[in-house]
Amino acid sequence: MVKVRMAAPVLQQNDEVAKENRELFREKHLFVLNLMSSPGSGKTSVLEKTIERLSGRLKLGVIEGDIYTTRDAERIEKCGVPVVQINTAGSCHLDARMIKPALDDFDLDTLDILIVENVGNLVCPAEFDLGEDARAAVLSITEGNDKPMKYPLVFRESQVVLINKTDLLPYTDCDIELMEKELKQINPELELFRVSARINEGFEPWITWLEEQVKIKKN
Ligand SMILES: Nc1nc2c(ncn2[C@@H]2O[C@H](COP(=O)(O)OP(=O)(O)O)[C@@H](O)[C@H]2O)c(=O)[nH]1
Ligand SMILES: [Mg+2]
Repeated sequence: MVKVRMAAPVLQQNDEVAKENRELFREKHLFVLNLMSSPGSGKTSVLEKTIERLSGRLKLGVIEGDIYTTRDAERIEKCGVPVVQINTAGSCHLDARMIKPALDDFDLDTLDILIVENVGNLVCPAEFDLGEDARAAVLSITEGNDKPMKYPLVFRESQVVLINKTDLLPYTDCDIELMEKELKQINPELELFRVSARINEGFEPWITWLEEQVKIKKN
């Protein structure tokens, strides 16, 4: 009789490492945010504007998740904050085991907030706990009004949605009120912020939200 050992399901293994990451973040009083969206909605652009505004207010670190290239990490490095790129080499999401070794590259004692830009994908990242404190999704108005209802998990699992590219509203058929209404139907607790990274508009309520989360984590 051949003996078969069942491997622990992937999500169960992930949850164990996520728990270790979360414990470390708790010890360090470090607020960790998982930033998710489909490719091209503007995660890196929103991050650049966020870093600019938090400069001199909070100490920030960034983990960049991409399938290939260091392009986003190069953009973030130019903003003058510590950044580590993770290349998943095919995987469509980050998982807790990828995050854990990357943490060694930061001096966590000096950071107030760590933002993880997940791989651009509206489905898989939401299924993997990284040990983060909160999740924010970026949804751009050019993606179409139907996206929240078609991809509800990421919005159900997030605390915040940044509705980006509002500068393009006059040129699209996006009904932003309907978009917000449907997001609230999916998750009534969501904080919604309308922003445009291009014209640098609408960021203050988001920055206030981040600062509040950091304050809560410090206590
Ligand atoms: N018009 C407009 N374009 C934007 C805005 N934010 C980002 N973009 C553009 O959208 C593209 C994708 O942005 P990026 O930040 O790389 O998205 P990511 O793939 O989600 O990280 C780039 O060409 C950006 O210049 C915005 O608010 N308005
Ligand atoms: Mg990006």
